[in-house]
Amino acid sequence: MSIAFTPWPESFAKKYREKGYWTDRPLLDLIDNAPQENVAVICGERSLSYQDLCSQSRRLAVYFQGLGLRTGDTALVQLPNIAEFYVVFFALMRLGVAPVNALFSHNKIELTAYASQIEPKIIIASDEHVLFHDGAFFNTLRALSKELQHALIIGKSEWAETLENVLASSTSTLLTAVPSKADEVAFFQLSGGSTGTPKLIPRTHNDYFFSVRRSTEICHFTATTQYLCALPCAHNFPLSSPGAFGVFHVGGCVVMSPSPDANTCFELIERHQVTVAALVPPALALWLQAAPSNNASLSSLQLMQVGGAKLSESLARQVPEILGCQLQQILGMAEGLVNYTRLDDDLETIVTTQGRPMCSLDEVRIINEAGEEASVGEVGELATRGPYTIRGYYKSPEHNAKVFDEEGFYHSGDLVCRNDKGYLTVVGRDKDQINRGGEKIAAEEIENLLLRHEQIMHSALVSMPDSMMGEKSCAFIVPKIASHGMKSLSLRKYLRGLGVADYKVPDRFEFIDSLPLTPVGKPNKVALREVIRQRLQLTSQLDKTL
Ligand code: J2J
Repeated sequence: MSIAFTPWPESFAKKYREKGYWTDRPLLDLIDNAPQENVAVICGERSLSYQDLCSQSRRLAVYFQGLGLRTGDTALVQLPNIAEFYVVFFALMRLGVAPVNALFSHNKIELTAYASQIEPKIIIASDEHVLFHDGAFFNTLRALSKELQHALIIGKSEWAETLENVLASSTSTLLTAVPSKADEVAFFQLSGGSTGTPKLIPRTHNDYFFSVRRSTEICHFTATTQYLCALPCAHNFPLSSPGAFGVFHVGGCVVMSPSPDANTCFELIERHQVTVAALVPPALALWLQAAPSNNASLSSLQLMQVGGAKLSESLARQVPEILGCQLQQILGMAEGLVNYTRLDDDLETIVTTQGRPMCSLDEVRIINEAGEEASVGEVGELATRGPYTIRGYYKSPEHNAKVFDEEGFYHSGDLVCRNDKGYLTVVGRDKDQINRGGEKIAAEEIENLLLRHEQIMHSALVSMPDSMMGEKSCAFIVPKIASHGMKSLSLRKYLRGLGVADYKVPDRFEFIDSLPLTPVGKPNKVALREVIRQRLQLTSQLDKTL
């Protein structure tokens, strides 16, 4: 059984194959075809060669096979930035089991939403996450999803099997399973989302492999690349742009960092002679602040990739001066399209644009307010289709009908303008999402959770400007009764109690009597953003005068 997804029309698939973009190879080739003696991953004091990665993932796959996992099954995986993330991923690839790789910051709400969509057979998680300290949450999920039978823990566990145990036990069983077909779903990426339930993005071997391969060419990755994985390893950026998979494709080395914290990363850069790092803008800002007073040498660093949220021109200009390396801007999305500034672009292009699509078969339309194609320099919504951009979210016909048009273009909700050379600059957003320094929050998801509170009549989540994060989130709350007694603190506690990821908890709450409405009766978020902007301005003026 294969996993259902919206395929590319045959004529497109043919074109992508003829052009050599789709090669009908499984993602497993990324490690199986790598130079086996090279170091693939450095994680703390451990180094794993490609041979280690292959043999460990093979042993684990044999174990999965013994559990009865088969092609077309799914797995829910949640791991921090550790080498085992890749061992697990490729073990699942050997059997054709498609994982959702949740972020480590995700909590009950997110994991439950993913599990109910994919109905996984197995959960693979870390003992570092509080949800997996005992079997209670696993049992809750099992009650919801009848397919779920197994749990594997990376680390110590009293209630589930551990990876350590699996790798230590001897086995003579042969692996008979094979990967899923290259034009079928290999795994699911996570959508930043703008709807109540987080959407899943089915990625095939063919499309993902192409995006990884092409990215390594653009970014000049080679076997000598030492890549710092400091962003959450499951995110599309550090996984595929070119990310860890790009490194594996060329036989280079991934250095895992537990977080993007400047001092931790600087030490790793010096110790492992890191050549490339990838960051979101707020983390970059902290690196730029910390670098002048840090003693570690960053001289090995050649390329700093920045994406996920808008990078200001002023920060961009500081990268070569302060970090002594080249900057590359990336506008990417887990749905597919990735734009890069090129390494030989002039400085102005690199600091003022977010790059251009990675290949000639990426079709980009910028649609202005009148619904027509925008001219050069005119702002419009970015819509795209191409060899690695999905044609539909997983099991979401209603939402798909809204964001994919009849010609298969994905409407991203990003407002961009294009210059005469085809480079895109992001100027805003036309989707109900907050981009909190690269972490995406779907407003509707949080509004729905707030509405479950017995004292809340209406809620609206909007972005507010923040000098560090670019944007933070502000929840406007209309209480049911005037003497409600709700406080920001109690609402934060309430949301955390429901088990939502921390980064989604609103940074600020504003209590109001009624929400301003648009002519069609929806909450007027433009007006609400203006209200909070003015209140923040007032506070900062007061701060200055005091
Ligand atoms: C402004 N907004 C940006 C940028 C993404 C590489 C890099 C990033 C992602 C990613 C990715 C932006 N300036 N430079 O998947 O492979 C916003 C846009 C976009 C959304 C996608 C990759 N780079 N964005 O960020 O799926 O709004 O992917 O549509 O998390 O982030 O978010 P996500």
